[in-house]
Amino acid sequence: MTTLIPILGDQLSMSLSSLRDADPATSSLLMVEVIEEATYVVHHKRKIAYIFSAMRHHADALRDAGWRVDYVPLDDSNNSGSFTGEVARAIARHAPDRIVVTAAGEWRVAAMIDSWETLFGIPVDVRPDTRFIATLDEFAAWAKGRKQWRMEYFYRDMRRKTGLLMDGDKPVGGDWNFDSENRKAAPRDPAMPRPLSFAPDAITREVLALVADRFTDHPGSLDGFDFAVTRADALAQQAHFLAHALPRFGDYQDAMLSGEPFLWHSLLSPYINSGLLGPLELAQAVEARFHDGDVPINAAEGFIRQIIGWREYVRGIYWHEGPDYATRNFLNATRPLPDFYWTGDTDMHCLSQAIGQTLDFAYAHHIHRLMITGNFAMLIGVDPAEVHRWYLAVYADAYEWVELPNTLGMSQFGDGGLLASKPYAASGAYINRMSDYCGRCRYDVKQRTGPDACPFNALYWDFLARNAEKLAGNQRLAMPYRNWAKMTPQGQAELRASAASFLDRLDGAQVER
Ligand code: FAD
Ligand code: DLZ
Ligand code: SF4
Repeated sequence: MTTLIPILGDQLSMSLSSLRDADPATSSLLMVEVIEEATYVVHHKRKIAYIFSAMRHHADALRDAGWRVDYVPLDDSNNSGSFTGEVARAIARHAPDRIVVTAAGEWRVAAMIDSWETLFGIPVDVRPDTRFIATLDEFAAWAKGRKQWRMEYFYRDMRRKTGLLMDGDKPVGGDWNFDSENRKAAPRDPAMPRPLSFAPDAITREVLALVADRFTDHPGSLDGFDFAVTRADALAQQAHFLAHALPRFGDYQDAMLSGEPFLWHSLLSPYINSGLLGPLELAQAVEARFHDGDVPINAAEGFIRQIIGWREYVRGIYWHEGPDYATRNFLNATRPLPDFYWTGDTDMHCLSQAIGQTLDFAYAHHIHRLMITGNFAMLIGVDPAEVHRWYLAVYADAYEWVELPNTLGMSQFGDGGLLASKPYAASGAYINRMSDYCGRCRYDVKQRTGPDACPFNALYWDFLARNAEKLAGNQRLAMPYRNWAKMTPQGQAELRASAASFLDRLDGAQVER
Protein backbone atom coordinates (compact mmCIF):
# COMPACT_ATOMS: atom_id res chain seq x y z
CA MET A 1 0.00 0.00 0.00
CA THR A 2 1.46 3.39 -0.97
CA THR A 3 0.92 6.36 1.29
CA LEU A 4 1.05 10.13 0.85
CA ILE A 5 1.95 11.94 4.08
CA PRO A 6 1.49 15.73 3.95
CA ILE A 7 3.58 17.52 6.57
CA LEU A 8 2.40 21.04 7.42
CA GLY A 9 4.64 23.98 8.22
CA ASP A 10 4.06 23.62 11.97
CA GLN A 11 4.70 19.87 11.96
CA LEU A 12 8.50 20.00 11.77
CA SER A 13 9.05 17.13 14.21
CA MET A 14 10.56 13.71 13.56
CA SER A 15 8.20 12.01 16.02
CA LEU A 16 4.97 12.90 14.24
CA SER A 17 1.90 10.67 14.61
CA SER A 18 1.60 10.46 10.81
CA LEU A 19 5.11 8.93 10.60
CA ARG A 20 4.64 6.50 13.49
CA ASP A 21 4.18 3.26 11.52
CA ALA A 22 5.05 4.54 8.04
CA ASP A 23 7.32 2.57 5.74
CA PRO A 24 9.93 4.78 4.02
CA ALA A 25 9.92 2.44 1.01
CA THR A 26 6.22 2.97 0.24
CA SER A 27 5.60 6.47 1.61
CA SER A 28 5.99 9.88 -0.01
CA LEU A 29 6.21 12.84 2.34
CA LEU A 30 4.77 16.07 0.93
CA MET A 31 5.84 19.54 2.05
CA VAL A 32 4.56 22.62 0.25
CA GLU A 33 5.14 26.36 0.43
CA VAL A 34 1.79 27.85 -0.55
CA ILE A 35 0.71 31.43 -1.03
CA GLU A 36 -2.63 30.84 0.70
CA GLU A 37 -0.88 30.01 3.99
CA ALA A 38 1.47 32.96 3.64
CA THR A 39 -1.35 35.46 2.99
CA TYR A 40 -4.50 34.40 4.89
CA VAL A 41 -3.30 37.19 7.17
CA VAL A 42 -0.42 39.53 6.30
CA HIS A 43 2.22 37.55 8.19
CA HIS A 44 5.36 39.42 9.27
CA LYS A 45 8.16 38.94 6.72
CA ARG A 46 10.39 37.38 9.40
CA LYS A 47 7.73 34.81 10.26
CA ILE A 48 7.36 33.67 6.63
CA ALA A 49 11.15 33.52 6.23
CA TYR A 50 11.46 31.48 9.43
CA ILE A 51 8.78 28.98 8.41
CA PHE A 52 10.02 28.50 4.83
CA SER A 53 13.64 28.12 5.91
CA ALA A 54 12.79 25.76 8.79
CA MET A 55 10.61 23.72 6.37
CA ARG A 56 13.42 23.47 3.82
CA HIS A 57 15.92 22.41 6.49
CA HIS A 58 13.47 19.91 7.93
CA ALA A 59 12.91 18.38 4.48
CA ASP A 60 16.68 17.80 4.29
CA ALA A 61 16.70 16.27 7.78
CA LEU A 62 13.87 13.91 6.79
CA ARG A 63 15.75 12.90 3.62
CA ASP A 64 18.88 12.26 5.71
CA ALA A 65 16.75 10.01 7.92
CA GLY A 66 15.78 7.93 4.89
CA TRP A 67 12.43 9.44 3.87
CA ARG A 68 11.41 10.35 0.33
CA VAL A 69 10.33 13.98 0.48
CA ASP A 70 8.46 15.73 -2.30
CA TYR A 71 9.06 19.45 -1.61
CA VAL A 72 7.23 22.16 -3.57
CA PRO A 73 8.82 25.60 -3.18
CA LEU A 74 6.76 28.79 -3.48
CA ASP A 75 8.35 29.71 -6.80
CA ASP A 76 7.65 26.36 -8.49
CA SER A 77 5.87 27.51 -11.65
CA ASN A 78 3.16 24.84 -11.24
CA ASN A 79 2.50 25.59 -7.57
CA SER A 80 -1.30 25.86 -7.21
CA GLY A 81 -1.04 28.03 -4.08
CA SER A 82 -3.09 25.94 -1.61
CA PHE A 83 -2.74 22.80 0.50
CA THR A 84 -5.65 21.12 -1.29
CA GLY A 85 -4.33 22.07 -4.73
CA GLU A 86 -0.89 20.70 -3.89
CA VAL A 87 -2.27 17.44 -2.48
CA ALA A 88 -4.24 17.02 -5.73
CA ARG A 89 -1.06 17.48 -7.79
CA ALA A 90 0.89 15.12 -5.51
CA ILE A 91 -1.81 12.43 -5.91
CA ALA A 92 -1.34 12.72 -9.69
CA ARG A 93 2.44 12.30 -9.27
CA HIS A 94 2.47 9.44 -6.73
CA ALA A 95 -0.92 7.66 -7.14
CA PRO A 96 -1.12 6.83 -3.41
CA ASP A 97 -3.64 4.32 -2.00
CA ARG A 98 -4.25 6.51 1.04
CA ILE A 99 -3.32 9.74 2.82
CA VAL A 100 -2.09 9.81 6.41
CA VAL A 101 -1.81 13.20 8.09
CA THR A 102 -1.33 14.56 11.60
CA ALA A 103 -4.30 16.77 12.50
CA ALA A 104 -3.92 20.45 11.64
CA GLY A 105 -3.46 23.00 14.40
CA GLU A 106 -6.45 25.12 13.44
CA TRP A 107 -10.08 24.89 12.32
CA ARG A 108 -9.44 26.48 8.92
CA VAL A 109 -6.93 23.85 7.80
CA ALA A 110 -8.75 21.01 9.59
CA ALA A 111 -11.78 21.79 7.39
CA MET A 112 -9.60 21.54 4.25
CA ILE A 113 -8.28 18.16 5.34
CA ASP A 114 -11.80 16.95 6.12
CA SER A 115 -12.76 17.58 2.48
CA TRP A 116 -9.96 15.44 0.99
CA GLU A 117 -11.53 11.98 1.27
CA THR A 118 -14.58 12.98 -0.78
CA LEU A 119 -12.58 15.19 -3.11
CA PHE A 120 -9.86 12.64 -3.94
CA GLY A 121 -11.73 9.35 -3.42
CA ILE A 122 -9.04 7.71 -1.27
CA PRO A 123 -9.03 7.07 2.50
CA VAL A 124 -7.65 9.87 4.66
CA ASP A 125 -6.38 8.87 8.12
CA VAL A 126 -6.23 12.02 10.29
CA ARG A 127 -4.25 11.27 13.45
CA PRO A 128 -4.22 13.26 16.70
CA ASP A 129 -1.26 15.55 17.22
CA THR A 130 0.60 13.71 19.98
CA ARG A 131 3.12 16.50 20.58
CA PHE A 132 0.88 18.05 23.23
CA ILE A 133 0.72 16.94 26.87
CA ALA A 134 -3.07 16.85 27.22
CA THR A 135 -5.20 15.13 24.61
CA LEU A 136 -8.27 17.05 23.43
CA ASP A 137 -10.46 14.38 25.05
CA GLU A 138 -8.67 14.91 28.36
CA PHE A 139 -9.34 18.64 28.16
CA ALA A 140 -13.00 18.06 27.31
CA ALA A 141 -13.34 15.65 30.26
CA TRP A 142 -11.68 18.19 32.57
CA ALA A 143 -13.95 21.02 31.34
CA LYS A 144 -17.18 19.03 31.47
CA GLY A 145 -19.50 19.92 34.30
CA ARG A 146 -17.24 22.65 35.73
CA LYS A 147 -19.04 25.92 36.35
CA GLN A 148 -15.85 27.91 36.07
CA TRP A 149 -12.70 27.00 34.20
CA ARG A 150 -9.44 28.21 35.66
CA MET A 151 -6.01 27.49 34.28
CA GLU A 152 -4.61 26.89 37.78
CA TYR A 153 -6.66 23.72 38.35
CA PHE A 154 -5.98 22.37 34.87
CA TYR A 155 -2.28 23.08 35.42
CA ARG A 156 -2.25 21.07 38.65
CA ASP A 157 -3.65 18.10 36.72
CA MET A 158 -0.85 18.50 34.17
CA ARG A 159 1.71 18.54 36.98
CA ARG A 160 0.20 15.31 38.30
CA LYS A 161 0.07 13.77 34.81
CA THR A 162 3.69 14.58 33.95
CA GLY A 163 5.10 14.25 37.48
CA LEU A 164 6.96 17.54 36.87
CA LEU A 165 8.00 19.28 40.11
CA MET A 166 6.06 16.72 42.13
CA ASP A 167 7.03 15.06 45.36
CA GLY A 168 4.60 12.14 45.40
CA ASP A 169 1.20 13.82 45.21
CA LYS A 170 2.51 17.13 46.65
CA PRO A 171 4.03 20.01 44.72
CA VAL A 172 7.77 20.45 45.21
CA GLY A 173 8.46 23.57 47.31
CA GLY A 174 5.14 23.32 49.12
CA ASP A 175 3.12 25.50 46.70
CA TRP A 176 1.70 24.87 43.25
CA ASN A 177 2.34 28.40 42.05
CA PHE A 178 5.04 30.98 42.80
CA ASP A 179 3.58 33.73 40.62
CA SER A 180 3.67 36.28 43.43
CA GLU A 181 7.49 36.04 43.32
CA ASN A 182 7.54 36.77 39.58
CA ARG A 183 6.74 40.46 39.49
CA LYS A 184 9.97 42.34 40.04
CA ALA A 185 10.97 45.37 37.97
CA ALA A 186 14.18 44.62 36.03
CA PRO A 187 17.49 46.39 36.63
CA ARG A 188 19.48 47.61 33.61
CA ASP A 189 21.96 44.79 34.27
CA PRO A 190 25.10 44.73 32.09
CA ALA A 191 25.20 40.95 32.63
CA MET A 192 21.73 40.55 31.11
CA PRO A 193 21.80 37.48 28.85
CA ARG A 194 21.72 37.99 25.07
CA PRO A 195 19.98 35.40 22.88
CA LEU A 196 22.11 33.42 20.45
CA SER A 197 22.28 34.74 16.91
CA PHE A 198 22.33 32.28 13.99
CA ALA A 199 23.94 33.54 10.78
CA PRO A 200 21.81 32.70 7.72
CA ASP A 201 23.19 29.79 5.66
CA ALA A 202 22.72 29.42 1.88
CA ILE A 203 19.17 28.01 2.26
CA THR A 204 18.09 30.83 4.55
CA ARG A 205 19.69 33.46 2.31
CA GLU A 206 17.71 32.13 -0.65
CA VAL A 207 14.49 32.24 1.40
CA LEU A 208 15.24 35.79 2.58
CA ALA A 209 15.62 36.91 -1.04
CA LEU A 210 12.34 35.19 -1.96
CA VAL A 211 10.44 36.79 0.92
CA ALA A 212 11.92 40.23 0.26
CA ASP A 213 10.81 39.91 -3.37
CA ARG A 214 7.34 38.38 -2.95
CA PHE A 215 6.02 39.90 0.29
CA THR A 216 6.87 43.57 -0.04
CA ASP A 217 3.50 44.69 1.32
CA HIS A 218 3.75 42.52 4.46
CA PRO A 219 4.73 44.15 7.76
CA GLY A 220 8.05 43.92 9.52
CA SER A 221 11.72 43.83 8.76
CA LEU A 222 14.07 41.06 7.58
CA ASP A 223 17.17 43.02 8.63
CA GLY A 224 19.54 40.99 10.76
CA PHE A 225 17.41 37.83 10.51
CA ASP A 226 19.07 35.41 12.93
CA PHE A 227 16.47 32.80 13.91
CA ALA A 228 17.45 29.18 14.46
CA VAL A 229 16.04 27.20 11.51
CA THR A 230 17.13 23.67 12.45
CA ARG A 231 16.43 21.52 15.49
CA ALA A 232 20.15 21.54 16.34
CA ASP A 233 20.22 25.35 16.45
CA ALA A 234 16.90 25.54 18.32
CA LEU A 235 18.38 23.13 20.89
CA ALA A 236 21.41 25.41 21.15
CA GLN A 237 19.11 28.37 21.96
CA GLN A 238 17.29 26.16 24.49
CA ALA A 239 20.58 25.23 26.20
CA HIS A 240 21.68 28.87 26.16
CA PHE A 241 18.41 29.93 27.80
CA LEU A 242 18.62 27.22 30.46
CA ALA A 243 22.18 28.19 31.36
CA HIS A 244 21.99 31.98 31.23
CA ALA A 245 18.44 33.34 31.43
CA LEU A 246 16.31 30.79 33.26
CA PRO A 247 17.75 31.50 36.73
CA ARG A 248 16.28 35.05 36.67
CA PHE A 249 13.31 34.26 34.39
CA GLY A 250 10.96 34.05 37.36
CA ASP A 251 12.03 37.33 38.93
CA TYR A 252 11.76 39.44 35.77
CA GLN A 253 9.05 37.63 33.82
CA ASP A 254 6.73 40.66 33.84
CA ALA A 255 9.37 43.41 33.56
CA MET A 256 9.92 45.77 30.60
CA LEU A 257 12.90 48.00 29.72
CA SER A 258 13.38 50.50 26.89
CA GLY A 259 15.51 49.08 24.08
CA GLU A 260 15.61 45.60 25.67
CA PRO A 261 13.02 43.42 23.98
CA PHE A 262 14.21 40.04 25.25
CA LEU A 263 15.32 40.40 28.91
CA TRP A 264 15.35 36.97 30.61
CA HIS A 265 12.81 35.35 28.26
CA SER A 266 13.49 32.17 26.33
CA LEU A 267 12.52 33.17 22.75
CA LEU A 268 11.67 29.53 22.19
CA SER A 269 7.97 29.81 21.22
CA PRO A 270 8.46 29.79 17.40
CA TYR A 271 10.54 26.63 17.72
CA ILE A 272 8.11 24.86 20.05
CA ASN A 273 5.06 25.81 17.99
CA SER A 274 6.53 24.74 14.66
CA GLY A 275 7.81 21.46 16.11
CA LEU A 276 11.59 21.88 16.25
CA LEU A 277 11.46 21.62 20.05
CA GLY A 278 9.21 19.44 22.20
CA PRO A 279 7.30 21.05 25.09
CA LEU A 280 7.72 18.07 27.41
CA GLU A 281 11.45 17.65 26.75
CA LEU A 282 11.89 21.38 27.43
CA ALA A 283 9.89 21.27 30.67
CA GLN A 284 11.89 18.22 31.80
CA ALA A 285 15.16 20.02 31.03
CA VAL A 286 13.98 22.95 33.19
CA GLU A 287 13.08 20.59 36.03
CA ALA A 288 16.54 18.97 35.79
CA ARG A 289 18.19 22.40 36.22
CA PHE A 290 16.10 22.94 39.33
CA HIS A 291 17.05 19.55 40.81
CA ASP A 292 20.71 20.28 40.02
CA GLY A 293 20.37 23.40 42.17
CA ASP A 294 21.04 25.77 39.25
CA VAL A 295 17.72 27.62 39.26
CA PRO A 296 15.31 28.69 42.01
CA ILE A 297 11.82 27.28 42.34
CA ASN A 298 10.09 30.52 41.21
CA ALA A 299 11.95 30.33 37.88
CA ALA A 300 11.49 26.61 37.29
CA GLU A 301 7.84 26.54 38.36
CA GLY A 302 7.07 29.80 36.52
CA PHE A 303 8.48 28.50 33.26
CA ILE A 304 6.98 25.02 33.52
CA ARG A 305 3.57 26.61 34.26
CA GLN A 306 3.73 28.52 30.96
CA ILE A 307 4.51 25.37 29.00
CA ILE A 308 2.36 22.65 30.58
CA GLY A 309 -0.24 25.04 32.00
CA TRP A 310 -1.03 28.03 29.80
CA ARG A 311 0.07 26.57 26.48
CA GLU A 312 -1.98 23.41 26.91
CA TYR A 313 -4.92 25.25 28.44
CA VAL A 314 -5.34 27.72 25.56
CA ARG A 315 -5.15 24.87 23.06
CA GLY A 316 -7.85 23.00 24.95
CA ILE A 317 -10.11 26.07 24.92
CA TYR A 318 -9.50 26.70 21.21
CA TRP A 319 -10.67 23.23 20.18
CA HIS A 320 -13.37 22.98 22.83
CA GLU A 321 -15.05 26.23 21.81
CA GLY A 322 -15.17 25.72 18.04
CA PRO A 323 -14.60 28.04 15.09
CA ASP A 324 -17.17 30.59 16.26
CA TYR A 325 -14.88 31.55 19.18
CA ALA A 326 -13.16 33.92 16.74
CA THR A 327 -16.36 35.95 16.34
CA ARG A 328 -17.08 36.58 20.03
CA ASN A 329 -17.24 40.18 21.16
CA PHE A 330 -18.58 40.31 24.73
CA LEU A 331 -17.93 44.04 25.14
CA ASN A 332 -19.33 44.92 21.69
CA ALA A 333 -16.13 46.74 20.79
CA THR A 334 -16.14 48.19 17.27
CA ARG A 335 -13.27 50.68 16.89
CA PRO A 336 -10.74 49.92 14.11
CA LEU A 337 -7.18 49.06 15.12
CA PRO A 338 -5.14 52.30 15.16
CA ASP A 339 -2.87 52.63 12.13
CA PHE A 340 0.17 53.02 14.37
CA TYR A 341 -0.02 49.32 15.25
CA TRP A 342 1.48 48.77 11.77
CA THR A 343 4.18 51.45 12.08
CA GLY A 344 4.98 52.01 15.76
CA ASP A 345 4.60 55.72 15.05
CA THR A 346 3.06 57.05 18.28
CA ASP A 347 4.24 59.41 21.00
CA MET A 348 3.18 56.94 23.72
CA HIS A 349 6.59 55.49 24.53
CA CYS A 350 5.35 52.14 25.88
CA LEU A 351 3.38 51.47 22.70
CA SER A 352 6.12 52.64 20.35
CA GLN A 353 8.58 50.31 22.16
CA ALA A 354 6.26 47.27 22.12
CA ILE A 355 5.18 47.77 18.51
CA GLY A 356 8.63 48.82 17.28
CA GLN A 357 10.29 45.67 18.55
CA THR A 358 7.41 43.59 17.19
CA LEU A 359 7.99 45.00 13.70
CA ASP A 360 11.77 44.60 14.04
CA PHE A 361 11.88 41.08 15.51
CA ALA A 362 8.39 39.51 15.16
CA TYR A 363 8.72 39.21 18.94
CA ALA A 364 7.37 40.76 22.11
CA HIS A 365 7.14 39.06 25.44
CA HIS A 366 3.94 38.24 27.24
CA ILE A 367 3.54 41.48 29.19
CA HIS A 368 4.09 43.68 26.11
CA ARG A 369 1.37 41.68 24.36
CA LEU A 370 -1.03 41.61 27.31
CA MET A 371 -0.50 44.86 29.20
CA ILE A 372 0.73 47.29 26.50
CA THR A 373 -0.72 46.55 23.05
CA GLY A 374 -3.56 44.31 24.29
CA ASN A 375 -4.52 46.55 27.21
CA PHE A 376 -4.54 49.70 25.04
CA ALA A 377 -6.68 48.04 22.32
CA MET A 378 -9.20 46.89 24.93
CA LEU A 379 -9.30 50.25 26.73
CA ILE A 380 -10.10 52.11 23.51
CA GLY A 381 -12.61 49.44 22.42
CA VAL A 382 -11.03 47.92 19.29
CA ASP A 383 -13.03 45.15 17.60
CA PRO A 384 -11.41 41.94 18.97
CA ALA A 385 -11.46 40.35 15.50
CA GLU A 386 -9.13 43.13 14.27
CA VAL A 387 -6.88 42.74 17.28
CA HIS A 388 -6.79 38.97 16.64
CA ARG A 389 -5.74 39.43 13.00
CA TRP A 390 -2.92 41.77 14.05
CA TYR A 391 -1.44 39.36 16.61
CA LEU A 392 -1.79 36.43 14.22
CA ALA A 393 0.13 38.38 11.59
CA VAL A 394 2.96 40.01 13.50
CA TYR A 395 4.41 37.33 15.80
CA ALA A 396 6.70 34.55 14.59
CA ASP A 397 5.09 32.15 17.08
CA ALA A 398 1.49 32.92 16.11
CA TYR A 399 -0.78 30.07 15.04
CA GLU A 400 -4.48 30.46 15.59
CA TRP A 401 -4.84 27.70 18.24
CA VAL A 402 -2.51 29.55 20.61
CA GLU A 403 -2.91 33.15 19.49
CA LEU A 404 -6.72 33.41 19.42
CA PRO A 405 -7.52 32.40 23.03
CA ASN A 406 -4.64 34.55 24.27
CA THR A 407 -5.79 37.56 22.26
CA LEU A 408 -9.54 37.39 22.14
CA GLY A 409 -9.97 35.65 25.49
CA MET A 410 -7.16 36.72 27.76
CA SER A 411 -6.28 40.15 26.41
CA GLN A 412 -9.62 41.49 25.07
CA PHE A 413 -12.13 39.75 27.36
CA GLY A 414 -14.03 39.00 24.15
CA ASP A 415 -15.26 35.65 25.50
CA GLY A 416 -16.79 37.31 28.56
CA GLY A 417 -14.51 35.60 31.07
CA LEU A 418 -14.15 32.03 29.88
CA LEU A 419 -10.37 32.30 29.91
CA ALA A 420 -9.65 35.19 32.28
CA SER A 421 -11.47 35.88 35.52
CA LYS A 422 -11.34 39.64 34.86
CA PRO A 423 -10.28 41.94 32.04
CA TYR A 424 -6.54 42.69 32.03
CA ALA A 425 -7.20 46.45 32.08
CA ALA A 426 -4.61 48.73 33.65
CA SER A 427 -3.81 52.41 33.92
CA GLY A 428 -0.37 53.99 33.48
CA ALA A 429 0.54 53.16 37.10
CA TYR A 430 0.95 49.46 36.28
CA ILE A 431 3.15 50.21 33.26
CA ASN A 432 5.22 52.62 35.34
CA ARG A 433 5.72 49.98 38.06
CA MET A 434 6.83 47.26 35.65
CA SER A 435 9.00 49.29 33.25
CA ASP A 436 11.24 52.32 32.75
CA TYR A 437 9.03 53.57 29.91
CA CYS A 438 7.21 56.42 31.63
CA GLY A 439 10.38 58.30 32.51
CA ARG A 440 11.15 58.48 28.77
CA CYS A 441 7.66 59.42 27.62
CA ARG A 442 6.32 62.81 26.63
CA TYR A 443 3.25 62.12 28.82
CA ASP A 444 3.13 62.37 32.61
CA VAL A 445 2.04 59.09 34.13
CA LYS A 446 0.96 60.81 37.35
CA GLN A 447 -1.55 63.14 35.64
CA ARG A 448 -5.03 61.86 34.95
CA THR A 449 -6.49 64.58 32.73
CA GLY A 450 -5.20 67.34 30.46
CA PRO A 451 -2.98 67.42 27.38
CA ASP A 452 0.10 66.03 29.14
CA ALA A 453 -1.66 63.29 31.12
CA CYS A 454 -0.81 59.67 30.36
CA PRO A 455 -3.66 58.57 28.03
CA PHE A 456 -3.92 55.17 29.75
CA ASN A 457 -5.23 56.85 32.91
CA ALA A 458 -8.42 58.46 31.60
CA LEU A 459 -8.91 55.57 29.16
CA TYR A 460 -8.84 53.10 32.05
CA TRP A 461 -11.63 54.85 33.94
CA ASP A 462 -13.58 55.46 30.75
CA PHE A 463 -13.35 51.73 29.97
CA LEU A 464 -14.77 50.81 33.38
CA ALA A 465 -17.53 53.42 33.18
CA ARG A 466 -18.46 52.52 29.60
CA ASN A 467 -18.70 48.81 30.39
CA ALA A 468 -20.17 49.05 33.90
CA GLU A 469 -23.31 47.19 32.97
CA LYS A 470 -21.27 44.14 31.95
CA LEU A 471 -18.37 44.35 34.38
CA ALA A 472 -19.46 45.98 37.64
CA GLY A 473 -20.73 42.66 38.98
CA ASN A 474 -17.30 41.05 38.59
CA GLN A 475 -15.97 40.43 42.12
CA ARG A 476 -12.39 41.02 41.01
CA LEU A 477 -13.31 44.52 39.82
CA ALA A 478 -15.14 45.46 43.01
CA MET A 479 -12.33 47.70 44.25
CA PRO A 480 -11.89 49.83 41.08
CA TYR A 481 -15.66 50.24 40.76
CA ARG A 482 -15.79 51.35 44.43
CA ASN A 483 -13.04 53.88 43.71
CA TRP A 484 -14.95 55.13 40.66
CA ALA A 485 -18.10 55.53 42.75
CA LYS A 486 -16.18 57.55 45.34
CA MET A 487 -15.15 60.16 42.74
CA THR A 488 -17.17 63.34 42.46
CA PRO A 489 -19.47 63.64 39.42
CA GLN A 490 -17.17 66.43 38.20
CA GLY A 491 -14.08 64.22 38.58
CA GLN A 492 -15.79 61.44 36.69
CA ALA A 493 -16.92 63.84 33.96
CA GLU A 494 -13.39 65.24 33.55
CA LEU A 495 -11.91 61.76 33.12
CA ARG A 496 -14.53 60.80 30.57
CA ALA A 497 -14.10 64.08 28.67
CA SER A 498 -10.33 63.57 28.62
CA ALA A 499 -10.76 60.06 27.23
CA ALA A 500 -13.28 61.28 24.65
CA SER A 501 -10.98 64.00 23.40
CA PHE A 502 -8.07 61.52 23.13
CA LEU A 503 -10.28 59.10 21.18
CA ASP A 504 -11.47 61.92 18.87
CA ARG A 505 -7.86 62.78 18.06
CA LEU A 506 -7.06 59.10 17.51
CA ASP A 507 -10.02 58.61 15.18
CA GLY A 508 -9.14 61.83 13.31
CA ALA A 509 -5.61 60.54 12.67
CA GLN A 510 -6.93 57.25 11.27
CA VAL A 511 -6.57 56.88 7.49
CA GLU A 512 -9.88 56.08 5.72
CA ARG A 513 -9.98 52.44 4.63
P1 FAD B 1 8.77 32.88 27.62
O1 FAD B 1 8.37 34.09 28.35
O2 FAD B 1 10.21 32.50 27.65
O3 FAD B 1 7.82 31.71 28.04
C1 FAD B 1 8.14 30.34 27.84
C2 FAD B 1 7.19 29.63 26.96
O4 FAD B 1 5.94 29.45 27.59
C3 FAD B 1 6.88 30.29 25.64
O5 FAD B 1 7.88 30.03 24.69
C4 FAD B 1 5.55 29.66 25.27
O6 FAD B 1 5.74 28.44 24.60
C5 FAD B 1 4.92 29.37 26.62
N1 FAD B 1 3.90 30.36 26.97
C6 FAD B 1 4.03 31.40 27.81
N2 FAD B 1 2.85 32.02 27.97
C7 FAD B 1 1.97 31.40 27.17
C8 FAD B 1 0.60 31.58 26.88
N3 FAD B 1 -0.13 32.55 27.46
N4 FAD B 1 0.03 30.77 25.98
C9 FAD B 1 0.72 29.79 25.39
N5 FAD B 1 2.02 29.56 25.63
C10 FAD B 1 2.64 30.34 26.52
N6 FAD B 1 2.23 32.57 22.47
C11 FAD B 1 2.45 31.86 21.36
O7 FAD B 1 3.22 30.89 21.39
N7 FAD B 1 1.86 32.20 20.17
C12 FAD B 1 1.02 33.26 20.07
O8 FAD B 1 0.50 33.54 19.00
C13 FAD B 1 0.76 34.02 21.23
N8 FAD B 1 -0.06 35.09 21.19
C14 FAD B 1 -0.29 35.83 22.32
C15 FAD B 1 -1.15 36.91 22.25
C16 FAD B 1 -1.42 37.66 23.38
C17 FAD B 1 -2.37 38.81 23.32
C18 FAD B 1 -0.81 37.31 24.60
C19 FAD B 1 -1.10 38.09 25.83
C20 FAD B 1 0.06 36.25 24.67
C21 FAD B 1 0.33 35.48 23.55
N9 FAD B 1 1.20 34.38 23.58
C22 FAD B 1 1.41 33.64 22.45
C23 FAD B 1 1.82 33.95 24.85
C24 FAD B 1 3.23 34.57 25.13
O9 FAD B 1 3.17 35.95 24.97
C25 FAD B 1 4.30 33.96 24.23
O10 FAD B 1 4.25 32.56 24.29
C26 FAD B 1 5.69 34.40 24.68
O11 FAD B 1 5.76 35.79 24.72
C27 FAD B 1 6.74 33.85 23.73
O12 FAD B 1 8.00 34.36 24.04
P2 FAD B 1 9.10 33.45 24.77
O13 FAD B 1 9.29 32.20 23.99
O14 FAD B 1 10.28 34.30 25.02
O15 FAD B 1 8.34 33.09 26.08
C1 DLZ C 1 2.19 29.97 8.69
C2 DLZ C 1 2.57 29.20 7.47
C3 DLZ C 1 3.05 29.87 6.35
C4 DLZ C 1 3.32 31.33 6.36
N1 DLZ C 1 3.33 29.21 5.22
C5 DLZ C 1 3.16 27.88 5.18
C6 DLZ C 1 3.41 27.14 3.98
O1 DLZ C 1 3.73 27.69 2.94
N2 DLZ C 1 3.28 25.81 4.03
C7 DLZ C 1 2.89 25.15 5.14
O2 DLZ C 1 2.81 23.92 5.13
N3 DLZ C 1 2.60 25.82 6.26
C8 DLZ C 1 2.74 27.16 6.30
N4 DLZ C 1 2.44 27.84 7.43
C9 DLZ C 1 1.95 27.09 8.59
C10 DLZ C 1 0.51 26.65 8.37
O3 DLZ C 1 -0.31 27.81 8.23
C11 DLZ C 1 0.05 25.78 9.53
O4 DLZ C 1 0.71 24.56 9.43
C12 DLZ C 1 -1.43 25.59 9.47
O5 DLZ C 1 -2.00 26.78 9.92
C13 DLZ C 1 -1.94 24.44 10.29
O6 DLZ C 1 -2.01 24.80 11.63
FE1 SF4 D 1 2.85 54.66 28.35
FE2 SF4 D 1 1.60 56.52 29.81
FE3 SF4 D 1 3.94 55.61 30.61
FE4 SF4 D 1 3.76 57.17 28.44
S1 SF4 D 1 3.30 57.76 30.54
S2 SF4 D 1 4.98 55.29 28.65
S3 SF4 D 1 1.81 56.50 27.57
S4 SF4 D 1 2.07 54.43 30.43
